[in-house]
Amino acid sequence: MTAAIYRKIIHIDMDAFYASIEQRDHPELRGKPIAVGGGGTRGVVATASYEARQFGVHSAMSGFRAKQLCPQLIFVPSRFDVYRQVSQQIRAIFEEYTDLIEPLSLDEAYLDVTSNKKEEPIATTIAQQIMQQVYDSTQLTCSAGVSYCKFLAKIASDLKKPNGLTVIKPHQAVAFLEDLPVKKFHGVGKVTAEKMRSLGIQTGADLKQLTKLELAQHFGKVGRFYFNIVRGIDNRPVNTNRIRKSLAVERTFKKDLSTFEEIIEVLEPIVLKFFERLTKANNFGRTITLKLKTSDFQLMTRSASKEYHVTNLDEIRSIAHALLKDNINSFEKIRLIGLTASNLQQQTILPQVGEQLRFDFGEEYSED
Ligand code: DCP
Ligand code: MG
Repeated sequence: MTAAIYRKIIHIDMDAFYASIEQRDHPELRGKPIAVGGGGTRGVVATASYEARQFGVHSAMSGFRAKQLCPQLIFVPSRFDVYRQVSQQIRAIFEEYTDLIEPLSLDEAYLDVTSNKKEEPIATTIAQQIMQQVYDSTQLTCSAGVSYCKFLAKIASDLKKPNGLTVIKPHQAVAFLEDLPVKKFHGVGKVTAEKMRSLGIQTGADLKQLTKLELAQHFGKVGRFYFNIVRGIDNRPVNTNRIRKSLAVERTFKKDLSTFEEIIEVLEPIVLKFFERLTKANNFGRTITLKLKTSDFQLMTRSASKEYHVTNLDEIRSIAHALLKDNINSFEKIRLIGLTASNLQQQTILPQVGEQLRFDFGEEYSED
C-alpha cells in the first residue's frame, strides 16, 4: 500500500501586528491597553493590543466605542513604513525555507514547505524554527498553523494565539471540521453564519448533512466550496504571484430596496467596509464599479474610471453615490449591492486608516 502524499502548508500570522510593534518600540506602552489607528476617538481602531482586547476592543471598531469599553485605552498613531519594514524582515525569513510563499497581507502568509530549501521533512519543525527566527530578528511573536491545505492551516494559526502553534494532521481533519462551529470557517461571514443558523446548521457536522445541490441552492457558487471544505478537501495551491485584479465588497438584503434614500443608507456601511479592505490591502483602484442585482436577478454593473488611483474615502463615497443616482431609474427593486475596485495599484504612501471613519461596521458584509 502506498501512503497518500499530502502537501505541507504553514500559515503564519503575526500577533496583534501593529500594536505589538508600537509596544516594542515604545516600552512605556507595554502591558497597557492600546489601540492603533489615526483619529483617536473620532477614528477607527486598526488593531488593539491583547490588553485592550480583554475589554472587547477590536479591529474596525470606532475609537469612540473602544474608549467607552476601555476608558484607560491609549490611542497610538500608525507608522506604516515600520510595519512594511517588519513585513519584509519576516518575508526574508520565509524565503530561507521556501520560494512558495503567498502573502495575504503585511502580517500573514501561506508557505508550501512540501519540499523546502532546508530539506526538513517535518513541517512542524519548520514552523517552530520560523517562529523562533521571527522573534529573534523582530522581537515580535507570531502564530502558526500547520496542515495539508490552506483552509485548515489558516484556521489552525488562529487557534492558540498569541505565540501559538497548532497542527492539524490529515487523519484529524474530518473530526476537527465536524466539531467546528460554522462561524469559524474562514469565508463564512456573519450574514452567512446567520443564514446557516436559520437552516439549523451550527457546526461542520450539520453542514455535512446538506447535498451539493442543496448547498448550491442556498449559497450559490460558494456552496460547492463549503461542500468540499467541510470534507477537508481544499486543493488550492499556494499562489506565489497573487496579483489581485479586483477587490470587492457586496451585500444581499433580506428585503428588496427601491428608493434612492433607502439604498444610500445601506450603501454607507458597504462604502466603509470597501475602504477598509482597500486600505488593509494597500491597493487602490482607478476604476470603481457599482454592482446591483435586481429583484428578478438581473445583474447591472456601472463603472467610473479616473486618471489616478482613488485613495480617499469621501471620493469613493461620492463616486458610488453618483453611479447610483445616474442609474436609479434603470431598475425597480434591488436585492444586492456591491462595490468593486479594479485597475489596482499598491500605493507607496498609505492614507491614514480610518481618519474619517466613524462607525463600527463589524464583519457582517460578504466579501469576495
Ligand atoms: N488591520 C486593519 N484593519 C482591520 C484589520 C486589521 O488595519 N480591520 C491591520 C492591523 C493589524 C494588521 O492589519 O495589526 C493585521 O491584521 P490581523 O487581522 O492579523 O490582526 P492582528 O495581527 O492585529 O491580530 P491577531 O493577533 O488577531 O492576528
Ligand atoms: Mg495578525
